[in-house]
Amino acid sequence: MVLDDLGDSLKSTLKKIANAVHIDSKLIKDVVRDIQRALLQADVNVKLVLELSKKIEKRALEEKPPAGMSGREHVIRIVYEELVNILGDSRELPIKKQVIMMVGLYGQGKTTTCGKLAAYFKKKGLRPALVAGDIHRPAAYEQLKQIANQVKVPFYGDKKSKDAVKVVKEGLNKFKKTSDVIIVDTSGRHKLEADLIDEMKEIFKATKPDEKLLVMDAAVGQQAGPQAKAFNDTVNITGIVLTKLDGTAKGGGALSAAAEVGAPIVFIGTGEHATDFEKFDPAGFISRLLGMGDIKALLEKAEESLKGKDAEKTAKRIMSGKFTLHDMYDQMDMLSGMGSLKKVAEMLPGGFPGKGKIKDEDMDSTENKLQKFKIIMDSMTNEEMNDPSIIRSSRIKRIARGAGVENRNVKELLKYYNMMKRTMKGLSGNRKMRKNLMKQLNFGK
Ligand SMILES: Nc1nc2c(ncn2[C@@H]2O[C@H](COP(=O)(O)OP(=O)(O)O)[C@@H](O)[C@H]2O)c(=O)[nH]1
Ligand SMILES: [Mg+2]
Repeated sequence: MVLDDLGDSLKSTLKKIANAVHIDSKLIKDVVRDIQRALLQADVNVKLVLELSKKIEKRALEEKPPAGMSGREHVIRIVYEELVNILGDSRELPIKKQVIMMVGLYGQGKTTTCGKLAAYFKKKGLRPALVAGDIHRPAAYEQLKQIANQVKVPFYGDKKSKDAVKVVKEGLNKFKKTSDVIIVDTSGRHKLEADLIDEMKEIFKATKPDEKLLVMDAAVGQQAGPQAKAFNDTVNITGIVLTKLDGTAKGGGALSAAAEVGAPIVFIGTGEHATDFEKFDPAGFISRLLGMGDIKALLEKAEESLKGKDAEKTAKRIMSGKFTLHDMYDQMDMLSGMGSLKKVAEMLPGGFPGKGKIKDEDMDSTENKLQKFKIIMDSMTNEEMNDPSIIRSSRIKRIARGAGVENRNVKELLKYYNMMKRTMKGLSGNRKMRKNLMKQLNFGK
């Protein structure tokens, strides 16, 4: 789906490495040429392609593989790392009160993305609102209003006004007290014209937005770079949203533009609906693009199933005494089958916290509860998942709102987490218990 062609050619290049008898300079040169061709075909900027391929070649020829890593694995890792590097750092929009200004040319997906962002923040428990700053086309007002209705968030606009700055100011005033995340849509043109830049500057001055998001169609091609740069010069872009990644086999132009501006890609759009929206993580994106999972499996001839390995990793981390909500989430996924859930429950001193020894009829309600816990965790931020101790009353309220549950459910989850954490800590100190648990879960069989 996303950048299919590029993914396919890069994957076959990596397979070439994985299947090579010798890793020598001829193979490396071959591989670098393949990568160049693949990237250029996907519209990645020529200069960027040359820089990247030079780096890959130099590192692959000069660096020795670290202990325990084969030459093949090492070269694949270098290709992967350098591709992740051009996408820049990963960044997550903060879950807090803020004003977000959307910019971009006409038809790139700004208005649609306003709705997607509103739905995203709503799910995180904040109260978003949409402001129609695109006053040039009457249809733009209707479109945003309709989107606001769809995702059920308040909307402000003035169909008759000819003054975008005034409308935006009125919108901010209206939502100042009742909303947390005010998302301001702006108008685009077919190309960057002086009056558009002026209007953008005025809105920028009037709103003092915390975030300035550039919305860019992934199919935009080579002209994406100069375009993004012009927007960045005007409002200082804090993040990029790449849209229509569902529809394009290319997308390299937009990726180059992101590299050129140096602003992180924060979200990608993969369809027309409010839910067709994903947080962007460069490492995850490139792994998927390269099919790193397949490549890894190819490299390690070992026949362990991926799920088993994930489970083992999670178990090891848990045993090490570190236990975050991410671990608990993974663990719940791992244990979704009743059988294994029961096994673990029986291993825990006293069964599940708050209950006596687990009975069969209790298992159903436990499964339901875990399901609810997962929904609650989906409304948390990464930061909260990593360090649940920061979750105090205002955050609890926000999370509950996002998950559509009561505050007490969130508190219950935190209580459960704390008990699990204590239990895990106890387990990690008890070697016999640890061995037993590993055996019960059938790891490393
Ligand atoms: N397939 C697909 N279409 C999208 C996506 N984002 C926006 N669109 C469509 O692109 C068109 C232009 O979007 P719009 O939000 O009006 O662009 P704007 O002019 O920048 O506000 C609309 O038909 C949207 O439905 C996306 O991620 N995938
Ligand atoms: Mg629009």
